[in-house]
Amino acid sequence: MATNRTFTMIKPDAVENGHTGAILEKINAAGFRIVAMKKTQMTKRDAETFYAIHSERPFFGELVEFMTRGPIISAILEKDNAVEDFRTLIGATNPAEAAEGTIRKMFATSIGENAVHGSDSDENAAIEGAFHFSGREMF
Ligand code: RTP
Ligand code: MG
Repeated sequence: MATNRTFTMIKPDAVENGHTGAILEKINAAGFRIVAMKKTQMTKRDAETFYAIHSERPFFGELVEFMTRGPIISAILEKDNAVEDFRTLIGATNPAEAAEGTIRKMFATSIGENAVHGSDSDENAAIEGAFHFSGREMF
């Protein structure tokens, strides 16, 4: 198990609903070290680029609208087995199917507005982290 990194966003729904602090506590308690973090708001172009892989999906327009409607917290996190362990911590995409105690079970409202993002591979974690942060913002 190599020490490695993942990328996350606390999405606009969770920020609006005041869950930022509670979500960061769960991330901290699960043993992730914060490499980079900021509050920001994605433009339409940012969201279309970030989620380009989903551009042909029927929910793409809704997803871009949602992700740009308010601020997010973006962060790079470090831990052994970071990508997989973070996906376990956040739970299934649809909160109705997410395990008890997961971030999405606790804080998500729907499959679209599901509180947090987590990278799905080491390769995407690096791409997504670099999309949001410069080298000077990583510690
Ligand atoms: P994420 O990328 O945000 O961590 O979520 P994920 O891997 O669990 O799910 P993914 O399939 O990558 O979908 C990306 C995001 O698109 C929205 N979505 N909406 N309305 C729908 O049926 C639907 N399906 C997906 C969610 O915000 C999902 O997290
Ligand atoms: Mg995904």
